Amino acid sequence: MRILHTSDWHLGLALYHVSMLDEQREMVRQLLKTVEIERVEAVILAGDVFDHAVANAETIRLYNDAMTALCQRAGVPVLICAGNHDGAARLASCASLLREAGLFVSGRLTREIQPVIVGDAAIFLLPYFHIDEVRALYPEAEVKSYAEAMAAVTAEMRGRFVAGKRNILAAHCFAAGAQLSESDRAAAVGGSNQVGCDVFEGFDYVALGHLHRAQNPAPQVRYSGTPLCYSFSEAGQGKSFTLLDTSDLSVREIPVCPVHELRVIKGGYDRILEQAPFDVRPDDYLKIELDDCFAGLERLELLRQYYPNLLLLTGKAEEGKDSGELTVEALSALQPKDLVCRFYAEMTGEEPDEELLGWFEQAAREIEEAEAE
Ligand SMILES: [Mn+2]
Repeated sequence: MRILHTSDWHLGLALYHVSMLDEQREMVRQLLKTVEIERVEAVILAGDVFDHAVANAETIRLYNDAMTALCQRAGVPVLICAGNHDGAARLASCASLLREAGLFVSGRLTREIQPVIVGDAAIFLLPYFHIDEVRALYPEAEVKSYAEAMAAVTAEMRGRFVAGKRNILAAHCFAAGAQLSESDRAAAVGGSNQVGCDVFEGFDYVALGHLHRAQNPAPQVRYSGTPLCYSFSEAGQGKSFTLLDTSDLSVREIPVCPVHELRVIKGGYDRILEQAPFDVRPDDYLKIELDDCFAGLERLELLRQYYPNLLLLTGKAEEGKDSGELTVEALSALQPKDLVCRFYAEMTGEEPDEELLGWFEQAAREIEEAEAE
């Protein structure tokens, strides 16, 4: 049996104020085509279906159309575990009714997670959870870290493994050993939530969501990655759906072709301007990094004549920045303030000023004090 594993659609996301909804609509079209061509029998969506807890009407329409096309027209069950971006309660509304239609949504952690049986697979849906939920559900377990919380939950699931089936877990979390994109950073602010892959022992396949790069942090533990680039730090990363064959547990990547590629151009201003008229892909979503002068409105306007989708222009001040490649380990070593500075610089192309950082530090202190109480 073939299962299509995908995650982190972030429906409704805007990149520098440009809506990605048309890109996402095209991605869904390609997903439906893949389901048909590859005779897919189940789709796992491992969290962050939506970018915001409260999605707008147009975004919900796309979700609605996608699920209807899959469950009803194609007759393929869809299995969803909520991610940290999803409004879990909203996403899981009418969950028991929707099960009848083939849409399985797990919004909130419970202790009795029963697997969904599809063909030769028993699929456990684990929504993104807070450590306190696990402490409340498992009062007998001593849960001191997020990894211990995850261990308690997966141990309970192991007791429910179905013999003779492929026991598969769908979850939304940080697995140690994975490579991060800059865009994954925001998820790390406010605590170390990473778990070692040993907590997944026994599962035949773990379909993860949360990190944006497709990868295997451990054998049989897989991030499908986002189906589209959602940050310039992901530019050039081939995006795909993961196709799992349950007979031999092999995986294959099915590339997703975006309407517009994300691209970064680096170099001197004069040279970039000189070559712009000959660029064969002028409609790409672009970030231009000038290395010999400052960015500025005038230069932005001029470059936009050739590149209508130029979303971000940075200048010399940003020299010396790292490439944006981070490991989970390096990330956990970063202080919240570093994370905010990097995030701000990526979003705006500028350094945050002292006043703004002051506000952040004040807010962080208040949260820390509230949590200590
Ligand atoms: Mn996430």
